Amino acid sequence: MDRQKRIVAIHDISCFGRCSLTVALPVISAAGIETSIIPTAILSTHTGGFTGYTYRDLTDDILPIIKHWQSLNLKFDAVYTGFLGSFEQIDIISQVFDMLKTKVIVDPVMADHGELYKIFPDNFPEGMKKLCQKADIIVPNMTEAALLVDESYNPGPYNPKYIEKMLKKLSAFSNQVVLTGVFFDEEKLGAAAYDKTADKISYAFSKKINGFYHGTGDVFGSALTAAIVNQEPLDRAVEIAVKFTASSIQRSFEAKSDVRFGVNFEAGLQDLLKL
Ligand code: PXL
Repeated sequence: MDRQKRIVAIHDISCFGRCSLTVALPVISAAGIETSIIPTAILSTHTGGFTGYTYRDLTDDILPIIKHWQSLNLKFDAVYTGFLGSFEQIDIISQVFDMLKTKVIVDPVMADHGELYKIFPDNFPEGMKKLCQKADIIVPNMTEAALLVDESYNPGPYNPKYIEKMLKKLSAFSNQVVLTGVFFDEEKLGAAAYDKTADKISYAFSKKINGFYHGTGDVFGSALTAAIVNQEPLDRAVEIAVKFTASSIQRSFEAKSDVRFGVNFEAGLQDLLKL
């Protein structure tokens, strides 16, 4: 039997609200991958639609954790980063990439719906650009993509020409790019991918559901990471992640659940394994 894959997921812990590590850990583990974590911050809830949340910054803990792991000679098949707890963490995570010497998947979590998250300073996108430059794969949404390439946000619907131009611009950062929140009409929503080496663009779509559910970017990024580490080709990994995310959204829509509470991905974990 092949050696079990091992990755490290670096995101915050939002104690309630199904995003970041409370999504990455179960999703990637369910795909059979040993999932180590480094929490970047601990919040009582995520910041989307909640007020009064607690916030504990863990910036000072990141390098000591990695240094201890180095003393144990631990090796990882990939590192997957998302929401960072402070601007200073950008530099620290960049050092972590150098230390781990493994495949780097960066979800440049910082913005949505045309706006930078209020918790981040205006220069955060500049820092995130530097981190994306060290990635093998970046997974921005349309707002993050616009910030990375210094364009104004386009709310869509898009056309293939626009998306393909955006993918190619983003490939200045990393060899593989996965762009989420892509739609050409009101029927379907999905993701587009570009592999620069193969010069190959691919798309995956699913039925568009109205309503913005929190944490779907993390559900998508986690499923994508799991599929990539399990050696699926990029286009197939994107297809798997779109299917898993869309079915999680559909379930939550049918249950009429609060959009702030994240999506019911749990009921789809067995299907993810089959995919
Ligand atoms: O899902 C991205 C995310 C992760 N972590 C925290 C967030 C957000 C998005 O708002 O607030 C704390």
